[in-house]
Amino acid sequence: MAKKPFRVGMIGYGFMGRAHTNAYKQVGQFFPGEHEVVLKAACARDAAKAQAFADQWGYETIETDWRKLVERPDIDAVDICVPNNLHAEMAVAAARAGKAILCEKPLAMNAAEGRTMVAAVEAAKVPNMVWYNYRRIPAVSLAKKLIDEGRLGKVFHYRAKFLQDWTIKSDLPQGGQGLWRLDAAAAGAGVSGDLLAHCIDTALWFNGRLDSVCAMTEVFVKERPHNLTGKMEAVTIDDACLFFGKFANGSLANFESTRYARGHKAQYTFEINGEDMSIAWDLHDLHRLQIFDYKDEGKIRGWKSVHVTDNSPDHPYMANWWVPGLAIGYDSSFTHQVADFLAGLGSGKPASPTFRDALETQLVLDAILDSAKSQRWKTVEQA
Ligand code: SOE
Repeated sequence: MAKKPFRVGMIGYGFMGRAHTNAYKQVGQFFPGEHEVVLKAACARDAAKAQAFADQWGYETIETDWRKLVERPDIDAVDICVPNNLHAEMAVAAARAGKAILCEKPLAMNAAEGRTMVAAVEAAKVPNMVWYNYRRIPAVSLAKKLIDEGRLGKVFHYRAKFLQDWTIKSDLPQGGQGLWRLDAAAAGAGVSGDLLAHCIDTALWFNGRLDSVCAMTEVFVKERPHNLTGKMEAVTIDDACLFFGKFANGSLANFESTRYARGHKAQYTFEINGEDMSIAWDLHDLHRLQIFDYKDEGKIRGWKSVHVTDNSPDHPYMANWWVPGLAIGYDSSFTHQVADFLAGLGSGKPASPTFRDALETQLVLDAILDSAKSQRWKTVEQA
C-alpha cells in the first residue's frame, strides 16, 4: 500500500536541527508505518547556510523566510528548532496555517507564551508535540512502565540532577549562534529552562503534578561579552538552579541543574524511592536502569543493573533495533519520538508530550524562577 507522505519543513539547522533530521531519516527504516517522511524544505535566514544544511541532510528545497515556509501547501509539518524566543510566534503561525507542529523544548519563554501556543494548536486542531526526547530512551520508558504497573508502591522521594560544565570559563561570550542559551533575551532562562525542563518533564510524566516549589538560582559569572552588541553585558540567565518541592502524591522533590559542575558534560540522573522499589538512571550510562526491589527474596535482594537492550516487547523500542545486548544511543530517542508521533497521527491518540503537557513543565519553571526571586515557597499554577 502506498504510504502517506509526511512532508517536513525544518526551521533551524543547529544541533537540534541535525538531531531531528537524523530521526526523520531513520524512522522509516526502523519503525516503518503508514507514513513516509519527506524532507521537503529547510529554512534559515542565511541562504548559503540553509542550502549547505539542505545538501548535507537531504532537504529538497530551502526557504529564508519562515513565514513563507509555514504557508507552503507542500508542507504538512513544521519543526521548530530555533532559539526559544521565536517558538511562540512561529508555532501560532504554523497552527493557523493548519500544519502539524513539532517544537523543540522548552515549549516557550514562559507559561504565558505557552498558554497562547496551546490555545493556537487546540483551536486549529493540529497535531503537536514538544521534543522532550529523554522520555524515549528505552531505560527511561521502562522506568515509566514499572511506575505505571504500581511496582514502586507509595513514592517518598524524587531526586533529579542535570549537570554540565561548559560555561565555567569567564571569557566565554553570550548571545548569537551557538551561545544564545546564555542570553536571556533569546533563551528566556538559563539552566532551569534548558536542563531542569527535561528533569521536570520526566518527573511530571512519572510522578504526577508538582504542587509547590522553593528554589534558588545563582549567576556565577556576572558579565560576559555579548556576541551581537560587542559590549560587556550583564548575565541575566540562571547559571545554576536548585529546588525542593512537593508532589500532589505527597512525595518530596529535590532537583539541581548547573553548567558549573566540573567534569560533568550532560549528566542527567534521577532516582525515585518508593515503599517497595527504588529505581535510578544516569544519562551517561543510558541503557541501564538500576532497580532495587524490596519484594525480592531476602538472600538475593540488592541493587541490580538492568541492561535495557533485550530484543523483546519487555524492553521498549528495542525489538525494532539490533540483536539482544547491543545498545542504541541518544540519537535513537528522537527516532522513537517521531515514530510515536506518526503512530499517533494514524491512531488519533496524540503522542506525548503535547503542547498542553509541556505547558505543565512551563508552569513549574515559572514557579521556580518566581520562588528564587522572591525567596519564598510558591504554589505551581494549574494549567
Ligand atoms: C545544552 O547544552 C543541551 O544541549 C540542551 O539544550 C539539551 O536539551 C540537552 O538535552 C543537552 O544539553
